[in-house]
Amino acid sequence: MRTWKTKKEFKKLFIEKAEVLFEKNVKELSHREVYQIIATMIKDLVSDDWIQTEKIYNHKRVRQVYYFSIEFLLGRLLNTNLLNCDMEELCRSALQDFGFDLEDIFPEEPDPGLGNGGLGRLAACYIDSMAALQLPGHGCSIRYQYGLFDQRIIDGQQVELPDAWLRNGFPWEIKKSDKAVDVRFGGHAYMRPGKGGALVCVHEQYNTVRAVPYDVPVLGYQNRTVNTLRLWKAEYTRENMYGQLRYGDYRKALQYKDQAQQISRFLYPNDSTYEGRKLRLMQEYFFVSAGLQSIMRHYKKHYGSPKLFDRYIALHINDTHPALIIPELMRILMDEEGLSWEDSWRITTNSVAYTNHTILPEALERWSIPMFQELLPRIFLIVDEINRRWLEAVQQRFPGQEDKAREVAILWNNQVHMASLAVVGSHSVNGVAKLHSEILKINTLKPFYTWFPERFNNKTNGVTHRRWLIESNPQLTELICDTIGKDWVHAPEKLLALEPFGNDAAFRERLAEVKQKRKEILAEYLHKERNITLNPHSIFDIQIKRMHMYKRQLLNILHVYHLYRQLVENPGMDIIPRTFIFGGKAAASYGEAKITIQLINTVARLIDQDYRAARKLKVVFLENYNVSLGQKLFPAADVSEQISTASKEASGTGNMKFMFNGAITLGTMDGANVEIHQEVGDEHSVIFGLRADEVQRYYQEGGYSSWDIYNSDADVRRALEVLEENPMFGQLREALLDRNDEFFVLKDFKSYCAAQQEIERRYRDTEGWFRSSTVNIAHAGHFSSDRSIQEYADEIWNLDAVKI
Ligand code: GL7
Repeated sequence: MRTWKTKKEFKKLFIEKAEVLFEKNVKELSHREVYQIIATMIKDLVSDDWIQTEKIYNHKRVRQVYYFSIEFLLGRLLNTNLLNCDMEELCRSALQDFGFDLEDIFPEEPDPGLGNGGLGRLAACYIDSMAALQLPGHGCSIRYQYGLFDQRIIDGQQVELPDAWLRNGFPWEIKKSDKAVDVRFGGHAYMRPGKGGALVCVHEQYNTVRAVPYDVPVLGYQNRTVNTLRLWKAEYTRENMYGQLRYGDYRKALQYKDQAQQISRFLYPNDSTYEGRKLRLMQEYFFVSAGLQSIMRHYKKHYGSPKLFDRYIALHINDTHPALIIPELMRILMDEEGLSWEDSWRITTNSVAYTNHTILPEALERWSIPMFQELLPRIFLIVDEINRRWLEAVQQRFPGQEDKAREVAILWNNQVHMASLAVVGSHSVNGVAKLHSEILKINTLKPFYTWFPERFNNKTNGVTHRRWLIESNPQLTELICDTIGKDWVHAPEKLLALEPFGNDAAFRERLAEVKQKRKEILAEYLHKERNITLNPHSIFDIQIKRMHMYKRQLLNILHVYHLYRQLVENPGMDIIPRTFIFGGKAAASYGEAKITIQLINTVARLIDQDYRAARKLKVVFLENYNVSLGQKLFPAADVSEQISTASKEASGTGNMKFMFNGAITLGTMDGANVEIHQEVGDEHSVIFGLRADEVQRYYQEGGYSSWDIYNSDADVRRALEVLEENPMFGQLREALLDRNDEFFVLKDFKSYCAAQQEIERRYRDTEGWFRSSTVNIAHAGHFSSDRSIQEYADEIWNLDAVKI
């Protein structure tokens, strides 16, 4: 393949591509076409390394990991890939010669919305880190035709539009039709004696869905490693269709065709909520089965005997959505490879490891047995047998103790419990922050912990500093490199060398300039693109994440309203101007979350229209928060709002992105906030509110009455007046008072207000503020996903790096 390494070659190839792809000369190209050309050129450029990487893995028969996740929230890839293959400057300058500005090209790339929130974004950071660390690790997921909806705000309310992100194609992918596999749904499965009398499974009258893989290259950071993210698309098969037509059953044939194509049509737009729909179960089995079949085929070709599968292959499941990998691997080993149950079980549990991402009970997946059985009859037989053998072991240890069995059963109450399956069928179970991992042991998964204490461990989340600092904030990156050199780029924990510069006035001044600059860049962007005017000299206080009651955007906006009322009563009040920025999508079916968006917009309008407040306060709700908007917001933040009810946010990862960009955390002792606080201390973060154990004690023992707080605290009463603005808000008032405030908004209100005052007090001390900002950046290295992934590789996957 002819590729480019110099500007001259780049320009020559660029001109050729313009002709081949669009039959245009360079002057006629639109920005979108320029984007498509460069993306294609990068894909060509790395294709040799991609092939080479795979060759070396196969040739050396290295141990590999496959990371199964039902979401990968990738974000745009052009800038990332240019950075990874060290071609950004060359490309920028070549385009300039053609009269294009690379900065105008980046926004042409649609965000692949293949995820909801933190869980999906974590998967994207993790494959980035695997490639950067030269670990043989690949992603496996679904190629949804429609990603998470496009959010519009109309009259203050969220409206969901379909996200047809594939409309103009996806230049990063390569369709691999020859690697397609078939996945079976429905039919009947039963056991019958085979040769020599041993029972074998018969599965008949099933429907076949064809899974077609689309591969996306995952580039290492300037190291020639190119791993693969494999996304599966569902198609119907003609054979299956004709089979039904032969019997004259047109209705069934069309129904089959439609169902097959539906499987990879939509991403489920729920975050942290279990969606008990048949199509979702089909999606889960579809990508797990397709992925595993292709892994096994590849493994047998290059590695050999299935008996040694677990020596070479690690399978990771990102939450329980891919947990059917356990019975599916059992099926392949027994039905297709002829192994015994015992051998298959040993291989399966040695291969699979499971990460839990939430303790919210509404997120724990459970499937109705009749539906499961009808859709996946063979898989059900295997799950049933796993459950039978497991409960037999429980009975032996605790004879006659029914309750012991009930707590840990996989099949119970006419349901398949996916978390139980994931724990029983894997060798490692981890939480995503220290606090969360402890809660799993003492609470959510307690009965399992007493059985398998050695399986439980913690892997605190991380984010890729390449995207979230180097790519998003070049100004700060340059300042850091000027100050401590470049070692931290490859070894982010070396950011610690920055800490002493917190005491250096010249450094702090430059840091303040960078922050100012980034606030101005954001203000200009919002002015130009969204007709929003911000005061770049105000404090930028930002809460961006999915809309959820446990994340308590409601607490934030009630405090804003409280400030507003103070200003109205006392217009001369001395406060530093503040801009409160919100962004996040609410699941279309999540009423309270959608009303909270309306409330935020109502308060925003109230303040805008009131001269007594408008000069000092500003509230904006930014439409359609996604990865690329995030990349503009994190660098501009002064204050990072991390205010979830303690114990509810398993980790959070936005908190880490803010930290890399020098914002100060205003947070509860929840998720990874606890570890951020541990890194920087009380002096450089602001912590408030109930602790996790207090929250859990209230849940268990009662004793909290939100009415008591309402009756005794005049500020709370006044803040809640805003809920009388619109009858819609009555629902929120009810949740807070009549349903006793499940998320302790009123309980934490006073302490949150005090914490906000503390923020203001610290901000007035510019020297102290930028010292804190420096300390945060210096300690952010610990929260790079490179650190997390190295821990997974060392402690769970047992995986070594491979030089390419
Ligand atoms: C989540 C957690 O809510 C979030 O705190 C965590 O950072 C993330 C990645 O581990 O996983 N769990 C979950 O179900 N979703 C998350 O974002 C959707």
